Amino acid sequence: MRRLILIGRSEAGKTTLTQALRGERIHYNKTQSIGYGEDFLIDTPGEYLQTATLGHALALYAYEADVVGLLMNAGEPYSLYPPNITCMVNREVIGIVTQCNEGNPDRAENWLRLAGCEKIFRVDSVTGEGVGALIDYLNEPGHPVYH
Ligand SMILES: Nc1nc2c(ncn2[C@@H]2O[C@H](COP(=O)(O)OP(=O)(O)OP(=O)(O)O)[C@@H](O)[C@H]2O)c(=O)[nH]1
Ligand SMILES: [Mg+2]
Repeated sequence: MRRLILIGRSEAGKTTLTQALRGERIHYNKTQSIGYGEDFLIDTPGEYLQTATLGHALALYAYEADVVGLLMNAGEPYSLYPPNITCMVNREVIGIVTQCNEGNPDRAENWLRLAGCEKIFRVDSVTGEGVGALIDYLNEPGHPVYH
């Protein structure tokens, strides 16, 4: 299974998505540091994206992953991702719209496409909607594996 790093501002839903992908009970757990375990997920604190000097850590850890996931909660009022930021890594970069049944998922998807994501997943980590499609994608054969 390819390893996915989750990037997004605080409250984007990264940790909740890790719980849904792992089949764990959904519970709030603020991320304080990079969550680098032995499995297929790398969780990151939202502050690393929101603070320019900490952004380097995301760039570094992206190279420990096979796929980079840029998350955006459908309710987010603006995007932190510069246009075409995906060209900064030589990994596949996917967009993930979380909490997709609320807010404005189309707008979130457009922002992720503007950032350069060509493949977008819409998920609701609480109901589990769309989570299976993401797991299938990570299991898909024929993609480069670096780790
Ligand atoms: N209904 C619903 N709620 C969600 C979803 N994703 C996240 N939430 C809620 O949003 C809140 C924040 O989610 P987290 O997963 O902790 O966000 P995070 O991106 O890990 O935030 P940091 O750890 O601060 O970077 C929690 O209360 C979640 O229950 C989703 O897909 N659907
Ligand atoms: Mg978190």
